[in-house]
Amino acid sequence: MPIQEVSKIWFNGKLVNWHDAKVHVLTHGLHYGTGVFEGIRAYETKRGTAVFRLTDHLKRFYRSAKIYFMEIPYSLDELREACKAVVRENGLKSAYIRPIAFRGYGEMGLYPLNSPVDVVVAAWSWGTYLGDEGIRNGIRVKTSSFRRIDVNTIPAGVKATGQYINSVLAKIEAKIAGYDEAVMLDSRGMVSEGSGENIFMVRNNVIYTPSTASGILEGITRDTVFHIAEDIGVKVVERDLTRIDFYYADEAFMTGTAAEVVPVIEMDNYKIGDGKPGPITRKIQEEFYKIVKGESEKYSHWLEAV
Ligand code: PPE
Repeated sequence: MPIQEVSKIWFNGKLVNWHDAKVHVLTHGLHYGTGVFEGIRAYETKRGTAVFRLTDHLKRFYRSAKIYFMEIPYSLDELREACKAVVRENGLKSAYIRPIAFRGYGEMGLYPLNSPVDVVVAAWSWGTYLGDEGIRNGIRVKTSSFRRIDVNTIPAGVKATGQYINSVLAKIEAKIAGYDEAVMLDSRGMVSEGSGENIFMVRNNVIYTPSTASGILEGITRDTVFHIAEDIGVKVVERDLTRIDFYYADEAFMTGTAAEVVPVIEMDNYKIGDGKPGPITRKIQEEFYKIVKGESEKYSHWLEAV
């Protein structure tokens, strides 16, 4: 689906016209993947449009930058305002917000610390990543032959642009084979995550999900699920999981900012449970949408008005 263009993009501190937000072809980040980014959603709520867990996403953004010795020349307050501005100034009621910082034009070669750091924040309207049909009826996933990057190969817990080439390979393979999404295994063969989502399973009313040792991105939606599970009295265990654990799980689901909460109904052609979204998955979806749409007082502090 082509991107839904709007009018302005925040580019190094200024709102510029969408089509003027350009970089040189010798931009360092284009050649070597030396960038860090975030994916954030703003939702329409009763009190107006609000950004979900904006500060938590921006904290992860600075954490990612730290790992690559990238100094972001803007404060958290400035970026918070930039994220709100691109939603507000483009008249978006709900939006996907993409802050990105990357090594810019200046020097080539792998040592990046002399290259400038450019910062961009864009926003546009982006429907749910794996389709409304996926949210409603669940998706079919396939274990990828491409392993998830090992934590000592590329720090997977932070969100750098270059690391996504790993997810791209897995995604292409799964789509060509006729599945909706890939599930990557870590270097030891344990389940890690989807190409752009964390993964969970449910067995005997307990939720299980891989730990950070499996090269996952520490998802903010994943953390939101931890809170919801506690509220509804379901235990969450972070541990090593094999793909076989998923084959006989009662339920499974994936989470991400773009994807939201998506039931997984089949993995490697094995039906999960009875092949339909399960009751705990449904409950978590329901609570998730209440929270992001501002219908939960308890988590109203997670919504920052634009
Ligand atoms: N794992 C990966 C690899 C990942 O990319 C994401 C987000 C997650 C887990 C979930 O993290 P969180 O959004 O904090 O719950 N993927 C983003 C990028 C999607 C894209 O195609 O671009 C997203 O969902 O915004």
